[in-house]
Amino acid sequence: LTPDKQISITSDGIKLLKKAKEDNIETVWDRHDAQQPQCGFCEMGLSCRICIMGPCRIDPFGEGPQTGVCGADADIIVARNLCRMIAAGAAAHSDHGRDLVEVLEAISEGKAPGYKIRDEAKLKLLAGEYGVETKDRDALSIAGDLAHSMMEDYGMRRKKVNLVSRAPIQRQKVWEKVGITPRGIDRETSEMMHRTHMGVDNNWQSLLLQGLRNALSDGWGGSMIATEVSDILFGVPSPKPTMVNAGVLKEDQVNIVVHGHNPVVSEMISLACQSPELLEKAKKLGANGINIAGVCCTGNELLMRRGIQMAGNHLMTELILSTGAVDMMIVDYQCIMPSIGKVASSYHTRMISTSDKAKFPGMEHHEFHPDNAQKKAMTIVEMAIENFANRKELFIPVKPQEAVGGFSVETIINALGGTADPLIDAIKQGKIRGAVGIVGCNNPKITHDYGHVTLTRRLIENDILVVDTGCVSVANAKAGFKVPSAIEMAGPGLKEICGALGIPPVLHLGSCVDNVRILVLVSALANALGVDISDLPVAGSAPEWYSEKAVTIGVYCVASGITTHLGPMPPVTGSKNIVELLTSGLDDVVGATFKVEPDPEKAALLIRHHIEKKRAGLGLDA
Ligand code: SF4
Ligand code: WCC
Ligand code: FE2
Repeated sequence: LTPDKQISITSDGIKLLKKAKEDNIETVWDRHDAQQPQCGFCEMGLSCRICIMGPCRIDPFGEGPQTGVCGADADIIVARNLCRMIAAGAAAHSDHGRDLVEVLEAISEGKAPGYKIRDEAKLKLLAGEYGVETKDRDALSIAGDLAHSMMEDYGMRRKKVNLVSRAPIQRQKVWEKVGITPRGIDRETSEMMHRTHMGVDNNWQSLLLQGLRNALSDGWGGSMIATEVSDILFGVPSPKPTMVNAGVLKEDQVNIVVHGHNPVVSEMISLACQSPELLEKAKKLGANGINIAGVCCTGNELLMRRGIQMAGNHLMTELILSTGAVDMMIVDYQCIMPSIGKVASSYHTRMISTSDKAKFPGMEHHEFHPDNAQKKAMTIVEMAIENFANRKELFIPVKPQEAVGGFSVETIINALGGTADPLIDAIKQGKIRGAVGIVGCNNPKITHDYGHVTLTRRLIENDILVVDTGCVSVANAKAGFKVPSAIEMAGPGLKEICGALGIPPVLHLGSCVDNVRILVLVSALANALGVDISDLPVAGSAPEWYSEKAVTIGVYCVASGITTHLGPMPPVTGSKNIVELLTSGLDDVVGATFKVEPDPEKAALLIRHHIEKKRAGLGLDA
């Protein structure tokens, strides 16, 4: 690494990276450096290895080959590559949702000891939406029928995914007109993979339309099911105080860090951490308690519902181990770098993988299933306690930062006094200019957290309410945007409104699957104003995204009518046609587009401009 290249804007990140270097730990930044220069063909989306007549690449300068062996040109190759990213992202979120539906079913059959229906009201609400009879029926039989009905959303029994009906009617009509109403969750992903096989769909426009439909099957299907069933099983989030950054690890307690996405595992771990019997054992072995913290989205799930603290986001997942204070890290799936088992081997940390679908080098595998999760959680937390005695030197570099998280749509509406009207009035009066959802990852190509924090600061300064999810939410919490006093950093209008409600100007809406809470919120706003989502003064942004899941989220946001900014450029620049479509042509199709801008200062201007344009369109400042 060149010494002048700034790796992170966070003090725990910078200090822990220094420590990692002293300890001879190789990190994501070292490996990113070692990969330079990265392949220009791949960066532009111009390489194809879909079949074994290839691999092929298109010469972007027009001198070498302009088609692959099969005859596919740049447009087809770029479209197929992008569409396969969408399919992978949709598959990841939706498979996470599937695991929750299976737990719901197992509960109804009495085969999931330790799990229960925590929110019967939400169960009944969903049952109503799925046409499941609730009158005079006990929660368990409703749960069973709801699980089975959700399973049908995954398949091909339905003309459309059930929760699509939550979108404003205008939006549903757009989807019908364009022919992108998602039919089944697995169906759209499967069809996307089929259409991108050699010799199937070779029209870049129709490929991309299927990409939109596939992404919608995630946003209004698999991800929405993941969030809603998590609320049923673990409770609807409500605001709770918490702490964030590497300073949440405790010197005198057993530290367990959960990493991954699915609350099915982390919730059981958090319960086991409260077991009197295990606490007793921890004390006997010299620890003052059992401290659980999260990284990435499974941490966000716990933070939202239990106020459990977050030790860091994606680019902190290796560094956090360099504290030497993590007695155990427990992972499920997604965004878990396969490097971390090796990092942990330099410390005393025990690494545990838990999912039959996700195994990693340097980890012990303890598979969790609905029927054994409660017992397994007790066993591995006990192992963590026993590992406390093996600690060597500790380096906990910072004091934790306070934050408030847990803003579900339900609690936002509650905080507003039962309806969205006060928010709408504030937007109408111009005290709040609009709202932006900032979502997604970190990426070693960008100074860690710089994109998130800079963009957020500029937006709230200009009276734009920010909601965030995923790894952004940790960056913004660390930056101090999530305490009520953070209104001092907001513009006068936003400060007045948030101050009156006692909420921070940046609201934590949850994990990456919880981006669907944003869809539900904008649908409520659109319905209250009698307009489509694409008419609202709102935008999405992923300033530091890296993952295929983020591509899918971006695409379902745009297909839902939310114009979305991306920091890093997706691999599409090899096709002028596709760049054109994504950045302007889609406006005529779905009323929203992508805007790509790596510099968050410039992105803030772009987004503000977009919001003012939408305000004008609604005649708000006339
Ligand atoms: Fe090459 Fe076509 Fe095969 Fe892709 S599908 S690897 S472009 S021959
Ligand atoms: Ni969601 Fe991105 Fe974090 Fe992973 S945890 S790194 S997809 S934002
Ligand atoms: Fe995530």
